[in-house]
Amino acid sequence: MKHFLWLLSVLVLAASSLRAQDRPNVLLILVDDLKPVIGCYGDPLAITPNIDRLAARGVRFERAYCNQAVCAPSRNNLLLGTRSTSLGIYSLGQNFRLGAPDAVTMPQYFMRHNYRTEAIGKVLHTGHGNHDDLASWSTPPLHEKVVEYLLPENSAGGKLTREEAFFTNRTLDRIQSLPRGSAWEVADVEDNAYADGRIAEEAIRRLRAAKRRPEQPLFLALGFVKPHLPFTAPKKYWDMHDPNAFQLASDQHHPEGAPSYAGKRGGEMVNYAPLTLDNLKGEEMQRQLIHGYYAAATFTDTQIGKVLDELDRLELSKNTVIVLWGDHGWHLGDHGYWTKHTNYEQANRIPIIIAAPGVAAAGRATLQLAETVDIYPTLAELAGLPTPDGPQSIDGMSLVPVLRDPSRKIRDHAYHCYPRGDRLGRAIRTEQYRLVEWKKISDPVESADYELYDYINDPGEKRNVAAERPKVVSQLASVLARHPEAKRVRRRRWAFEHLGNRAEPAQRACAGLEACAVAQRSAKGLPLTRRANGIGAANQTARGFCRRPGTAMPYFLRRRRRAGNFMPWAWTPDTGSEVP
Ligand SMILES: [Ca+2]
Repeated sequence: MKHFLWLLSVLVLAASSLRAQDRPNVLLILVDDLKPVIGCYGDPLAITPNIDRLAARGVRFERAYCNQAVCAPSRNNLLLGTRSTSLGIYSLGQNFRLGAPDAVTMPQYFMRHNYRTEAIGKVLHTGHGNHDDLASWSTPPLHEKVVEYLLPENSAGGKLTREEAFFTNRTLDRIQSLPRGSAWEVADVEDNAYADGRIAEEAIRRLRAAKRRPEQPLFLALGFVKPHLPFTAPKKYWDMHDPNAFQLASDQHHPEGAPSYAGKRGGEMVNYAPLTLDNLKGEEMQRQLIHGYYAAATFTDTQIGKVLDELDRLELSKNTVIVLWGDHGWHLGDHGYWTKHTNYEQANRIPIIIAAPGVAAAGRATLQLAETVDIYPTLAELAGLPTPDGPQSIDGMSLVPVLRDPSRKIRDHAYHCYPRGDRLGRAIRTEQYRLVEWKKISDPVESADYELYDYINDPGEKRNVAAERPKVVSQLASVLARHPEAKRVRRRRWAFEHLGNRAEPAQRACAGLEACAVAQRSAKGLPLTRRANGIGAANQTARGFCRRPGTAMPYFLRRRRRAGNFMPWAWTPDTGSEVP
């Protein structure tokens, strides 16, 4: 009997390891701030031959949308399969575990099913007081620089610049006193002089290592950092594009009849030199920025090509599912806006390409609406894993039926949101319309302002027609009402939930810190509306608190101090002012 049981257990183990061996590798390619400025999406000026050849192997989603048009929340949406409105986290500085402490992230889920999970570059958002998630990765994630200058003249003589400080969690208490770095850099250097070149080289090393480890499938997340600002790409990529070929945005006005707060001015863009609200209106400046965006996209595309080549050379392509995803879109001057942070089309439409050997129809495009949160259940199904069930809310649906048949319909709208001031704009995008409902969370719908755009008759969303089309508004509002009301996680509760059984000392610390931070700002007569200043006050107060003799420093502060990040928590006033 003993021998029989032993034999049985050996057979079960052999069977399960065989299953693991048979599972496909997953290569998840995240590209920071990449809108569909891509050849295969029909942009004649884009030079992206490598993404184009990836699309030729898989299905390209023409109507894909992020769930919130800013880095950290969008990456939360991807890795949790959870919309921001289910998580209650809407800003860069709040870690997703503050909203869902026990969440099982997509890589965590794959790890539980015997995958080795690795992250290189910008996968989860770090910076702005936020940090990575060690529980998600089999080996510590390898971070890279998002903001990086090689020529000292672009960083005030080689100084720490504002955005560089944000992305590295350094001197967050005095961001505004730092110099602005340049919005672009044209240096005649090799690819690996910048982060994306190094990310590709490291990915190649990891793929070679995976080839030597056939008993364990790999989940590799590659976070390329361009075309995020600053547009720092080697000169040869700038030279591939003719700046005079670019068309400036034909309509540079806020949509007619839209609430004034729904648009944007300045923000992230003017944190870079030499940009100002005034010179951003100039034709030469706009042309330079568009040129930079396209050059940076070509640079990243070339790095993606190196990884795809290695995958082919190692003969891993036939058993690797590849997803290419942009974390949100980008306003390139349309509506007079730049960067992201809105509920409009250009900030929310993203590229999603999925190549799944033996499943996805090769080289096809689909008009099926898709969302970022769909990728988690899609990849789980493609890997033959059980449907993920949380404990966080899994808001996405598997796109596998669409991969098999790109004409399949599985949903009639995509959903996204963006906060502005004390309001949250929740939006649905159907084939024809976008409805945005703006109100305070938990307020009655009667208090909402609506925006309605008809993309068949007004593809540039120039006019809000909500007032003229009450029946359409009412019909789409009833669709929106089927989604649960948005969550808002209170700051103190974040700390309690996040810290679990350490809540008791942390509770006292946070309550004290928060009160002190607010009092400190008030005493100085400073407004509590700038996030960076809020962080500064909280940070300084934390330092003071922990220097107090006899005060036990809470565990999370000690841990962060050791890590060189002394942020007690991400202190975000509820003003919803744009975070860069
Ligand atoms: Ca981004």
